[in-house]
Amino acid sequence: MSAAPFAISRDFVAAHNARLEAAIVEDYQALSRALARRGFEAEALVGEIMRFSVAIPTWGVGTGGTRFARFPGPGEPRNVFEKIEDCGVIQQLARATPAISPHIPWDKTSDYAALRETAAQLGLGFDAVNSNTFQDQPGQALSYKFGSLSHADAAVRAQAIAHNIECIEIGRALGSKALTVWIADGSNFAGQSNLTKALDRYLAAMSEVYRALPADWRVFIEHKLYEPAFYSTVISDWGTSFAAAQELGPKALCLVDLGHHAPSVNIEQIVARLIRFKKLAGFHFNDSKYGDDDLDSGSTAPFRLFLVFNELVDAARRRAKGFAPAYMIDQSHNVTDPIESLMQSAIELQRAYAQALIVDRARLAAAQEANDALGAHLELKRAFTADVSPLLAVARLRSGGAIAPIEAYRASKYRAHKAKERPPVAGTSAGIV
Ligand code: LRH
Ligand code: MN
Repeated sequence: MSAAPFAISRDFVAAHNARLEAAIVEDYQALSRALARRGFEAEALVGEIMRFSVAIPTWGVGTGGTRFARFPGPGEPRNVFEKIEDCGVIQQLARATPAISPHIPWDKTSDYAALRETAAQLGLGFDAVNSNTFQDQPGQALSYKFGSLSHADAAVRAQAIAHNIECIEIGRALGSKALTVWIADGSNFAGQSNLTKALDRYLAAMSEVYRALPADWRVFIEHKLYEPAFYSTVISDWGTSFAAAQELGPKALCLVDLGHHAPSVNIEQIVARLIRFKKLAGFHFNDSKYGDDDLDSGSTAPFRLFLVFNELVDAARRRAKGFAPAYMIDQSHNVTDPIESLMQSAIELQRAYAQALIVDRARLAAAQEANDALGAHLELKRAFTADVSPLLAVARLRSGGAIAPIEAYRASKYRAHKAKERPPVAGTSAGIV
């Protein structure tokens, strides 16, 4: 009878916290006094931070790679149940990721009720299901080489529609309420594709997927500037995504993957626009410097991430109509332990949110109305430069998590235990490639 898989115990986390609590409480009290002078109540902020949540991508707990190579680490998850086990550790220690975003067929299994139950026992639910018509699966009848929902061949489009409808059925079994549709469809040569017909075929196909949505479901359209197509992409920008969502209906919304824009694009303004037009689905959070780098959230451009959350908190504070964004991470961890990267990324998203909570919106509005450019800018910088770490740590402590998740994780030797329990299985990859 094989031994029970290793798990990090509550006692281990409690002992870890006992060593660090006094220092964190001291820092928290000092920050609380400073925030009170600025009109903010730390206890209320901790409450809001404890309610913040972002979903983990199942494809993020395996080591990712690029077209050049993938360098898998020890103890990689070999199937969806082991992916869920690792998602459980991220939630156990960082306490900001109570949901998982699955990807089909990467997470296909024979018993979705068992998968749902396993996740529930780890305090995890399921957020949007991601379909995949950007790869050909073994035994697949028709290839997606030249597209899927916009393919010139109606039979290929029908195959892609059927796949998306199957994802909805799987999502229903998992308790999900949304389908994310990103398609790689596009072209590499001018003239290769009729740009208008391709979009029309996509819209007609998506309307069949839309019709299959249960009444309380939403479909998230994910735009992307380029890659894998390098001349044209059918759903290349927020404008096309928005127009498509308008045409499809109220259940169709626009998902913003932060890495899917040209380097200099003002993403926070796109977010503000989609909120204004009640079409913001939510996010695939990550960071990037050049292309769709899928780097850890907040690791390259934390000010840009803060500016996105500034728009989100502003919308929440003014109770913007139809504002119910889904927060999800979409990253590729090529050189780090994916569990560490996902915990730290969730913390950096919480940090950007907490900083946006301490923007003095009355002073900001007054400076904006007075065309006091620098004054207004400094209201944002004042919030962005505040070290809110004690708020985040107290929120984790009160949610039953670890004060210092990475430190606790490393001390637990979880990865070393999994390396023993999970001898690699050839041909399985839990990451993007
Ligand atoms: C496309 C994308 C999409 C996923 C995939 C893993 O670049 O962002 O969201 O399906 O990555
Ligand atoms: Mn994405």
